[in-house]
Amino acid sequence: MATSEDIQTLILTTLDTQGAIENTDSLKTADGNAIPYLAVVGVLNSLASKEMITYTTIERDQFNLTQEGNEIADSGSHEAKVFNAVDPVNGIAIAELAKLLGASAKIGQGKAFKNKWIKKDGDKLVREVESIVDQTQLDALEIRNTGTHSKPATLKDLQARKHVEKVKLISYKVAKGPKFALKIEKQATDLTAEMLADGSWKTQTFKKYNFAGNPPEGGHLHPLMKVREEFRKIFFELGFEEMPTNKYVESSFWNFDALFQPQQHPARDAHDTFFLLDPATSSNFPDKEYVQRVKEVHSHGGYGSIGYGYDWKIEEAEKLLLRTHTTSVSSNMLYRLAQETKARGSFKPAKFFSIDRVYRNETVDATHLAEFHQVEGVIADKNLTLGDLIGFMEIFFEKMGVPNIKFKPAFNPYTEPSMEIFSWHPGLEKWVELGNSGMFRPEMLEAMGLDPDVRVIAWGLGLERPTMIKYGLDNIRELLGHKVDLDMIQSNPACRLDKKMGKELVGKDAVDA
Ligand code: FB9
Repeated sequence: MATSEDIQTLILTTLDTQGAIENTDSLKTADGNAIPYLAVVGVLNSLASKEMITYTTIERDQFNLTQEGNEIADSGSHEAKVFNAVDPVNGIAIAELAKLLGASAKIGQGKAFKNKWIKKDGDKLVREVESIVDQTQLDALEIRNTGTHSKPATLKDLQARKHVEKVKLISYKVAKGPKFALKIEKQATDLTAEMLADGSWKTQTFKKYNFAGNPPEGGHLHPLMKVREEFRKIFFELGFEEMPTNKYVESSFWNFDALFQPQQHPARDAHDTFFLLDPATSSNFPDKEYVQRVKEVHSHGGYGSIGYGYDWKIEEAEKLLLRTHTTSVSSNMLYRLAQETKARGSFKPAKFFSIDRVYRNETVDATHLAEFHQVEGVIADKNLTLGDLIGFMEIFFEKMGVPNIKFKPAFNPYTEPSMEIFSWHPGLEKWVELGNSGMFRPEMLEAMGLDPDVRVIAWGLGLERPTMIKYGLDNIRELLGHKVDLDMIQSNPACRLDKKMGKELVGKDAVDA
C-alpha cells in the first residue's frame, strides 16, 4: 500500500514532468496499482495548504453490475433462460420450468411474456418466436466493459431491476501551486526565540493555522436575551441602576400591599396569581412600624388619602406567590431608598430598572404565556410631574427606535395618574400598545417614609413583544417553549432595537400585540 509520502512524491514528480495531472486516476504506484482516492485527497489537501499545488475535484458516475447483473452477463438474462428452456415444439410445463430455473423462472417469464417471446397454452408455455436476442445480456456486458451504457434509459431500467448499481467516482485535476517545489519544505508551526535570535524567521515558512475544522459548538443567546441586552444598554446610557430581580418567589406584601393594592383586588386571587403551597407564607417583614403604616393606609387612609376602609389582614400579606410583576422589586427598592434617606438625613434621587420574569395565571394565547419578561423603569426625585414622565417616555422609546408615542389614561392600583403608551406603527397603520406607566401613589411612597415632595414616575413593558416584532415571529411559541426551532436560536441575528432588522414584523401579524 503506497504511503502518503510515496503519493506526495508521485504527484510532485508527475507535475514536474507533465506540468499538470488531468486526472489522478492515471496515477499508478510503483507496482502499477491505482491509488484509492481517499489516500490521494489527503495528500492533495496537505500540499494545497502549503500552496504547492491546486486541485479541482472530478466527479463521474460509474455503473457496476451487481452480482445478479454479472450472472446475466455471464450466462444470459432470466427471460432468455426461460425462452431457451421452452422446447420449440412441445413447449414446457410451467411447473417444470420452476424446477428447472429456480428464481429465474418467475422473473424471466414476466419479461419473456412482455417481449412476446412465449405465451401460455393451458398449463404450458410455448414459444412465439423462432429465436431471440438477449438484449439484457448484451446491455450487461456493455456496462461491464465500459462502466456505462450508451442509452441512459437502459441504465435506469437495469438499475431498477437491481442488475446495475451506480457509484460516484471521485478523482482530481491537479496543477502546480504558487509555492510548487519537488521537495516539501518543513514548515514551522511556532515562531521560536531561536528563530528571532538567528533571524531565520525571515526565510522560514510557517504552517498556516487550519481553521477549517467545524466551528466550535458554542452556546447561543436566545433572542429575548439579545433584546434584553439592548434594553439594559438603553437604561445604563440613561444612568439607571439595575434592581436585583433574582427572587421569583415574593410575599404578597411587597407584590401587592406595599403597592397599596387592596387585599380583595381581583388580581390577588388564584385566578390571576400563582400562590405557593409550601412554603405558603413568610413573615419576615422588614419593620413592624412600616407594616403597621401599610395596614393603616389600606384600612383608614392617610397622606391625604381616605384609604380603602377594609380590615387589612397580615395573614393575606404573608402569602407567598410567584411575583406577578417586577414592580414588587421596585416597591422593595423604594422602601430601601426611604430607609437610606432617613439614615442619611437627606434624599438622593434614584433611577432604577429591572428586566426579568414575572408570572400571571392568565389564559395563554398566541402572544401571551403564563410567564413573560417585564421591563420596568423607576425614577424617584423631588417634585417630578406627569410631564416628566411623558417627557422621559419620549426619550426612552426614541432610543428604542419607536418615535411619536401617544398616551391613553389608564388605571393601576399603585399609580395615579396612570397612562398606557401607544406608538403608531407605520407598517400596520395602527396604534400598537407599548406598555403602561404612572406616578406611584402617596399611599405607597409616604407609608414607606419618603417625604411628600418625593415623586416617583414608573413605566413598564414586555420583552416578548418587541422581540417577536424584531425577529419576525408572530406566535409566542416560536419564541418560547418546546416548539422553538433551535436553528432559529442558533442562527438569529444580533438585535438592533433602534434599527429595522431583516425579518422585522411589518403588516398585519405584528398587530395583535
Ligand atoms: O410590551 C408590550 N408591548 C410592546 C412593547 C414594545 C414593542 O416594541 C416594538 C419594537 C417596537 C412592541 C409592543 N406590552 C406590554 C403591551 C402589550 O403587549 C400587552 O398586551 C402585554 N403586556 C404585558 C402584560 O400582559 C399582561 C406587555 C406587558 C406589560 C404590561 C404592563 C406593564 C409591564 C409589562 C407595566 C407596568 C407598570 C405600570 C406602572 C408602573 C410600573 C409598571
